[in-house]
Amino acid sequence: MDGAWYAGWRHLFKLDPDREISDEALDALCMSGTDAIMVGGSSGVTFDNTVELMSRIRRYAVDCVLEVTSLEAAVPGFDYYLVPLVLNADKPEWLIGRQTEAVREFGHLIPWEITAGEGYLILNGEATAAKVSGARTDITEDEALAYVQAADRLMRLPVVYIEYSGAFGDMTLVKRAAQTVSQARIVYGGGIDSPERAVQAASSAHTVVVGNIIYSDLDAAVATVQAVKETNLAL
Ligand code: 1GP
Repeated sequence: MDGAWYAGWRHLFKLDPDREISDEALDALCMSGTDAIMVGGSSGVTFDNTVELMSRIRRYAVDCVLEVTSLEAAVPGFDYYLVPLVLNADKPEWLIGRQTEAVREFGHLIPWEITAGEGYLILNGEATAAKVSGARTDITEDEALAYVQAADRLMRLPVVYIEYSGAFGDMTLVKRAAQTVSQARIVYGGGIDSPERAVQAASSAHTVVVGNIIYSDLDAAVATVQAVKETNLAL
């Protein structure tokens, strides 16, 4: 992963195109020192609301990455693209079906050099992404780590995203995942709503993602940037 475009990322904000954000709030996020703004959501994401959000973020120098979850919302013009493959989905379409369909239809348009696959392990059953993909979230730690190893060593995916969206996850598991990978980057997201939680996550995962708190406590969200930047990964 050395030298790859995602290799240096420690902190990301994730913005949902289906949610309102003011110009002032967007300014605070884009100027915060975060490594990139990720655009993505589990429902209500359209071409129009994705273009609109991208063009607003584009006024800033910060990198902007689209997490592509639907063909309709695959908008050109982002710096980078991450394509989730839901490792623990019980519907195969979310593991590789929809992605294959996208490649069949639009492969000639995909900017491969700025596109990477992202093994997604969804561990909060209440998360919308878990419901949409039918993710098996009632798994043991050993099973979760086996998914991580399969993604890292068998599938050679460059990024494995441990997703607890809406809840703060098991940092022991996240740390063990980061210890076990041979080349993938472990991205953690879910329930980071304070600098303290940001520090815990940043000491366990290569990259941390801050989402929901942006919309309810902007100051706390912005404070996570410095907290992460001052934290070393402690594996
Ligand atoms: C969501 O992992 C991200 O996809 C961030 O989670 O919204 O709970 O911060 P939160």
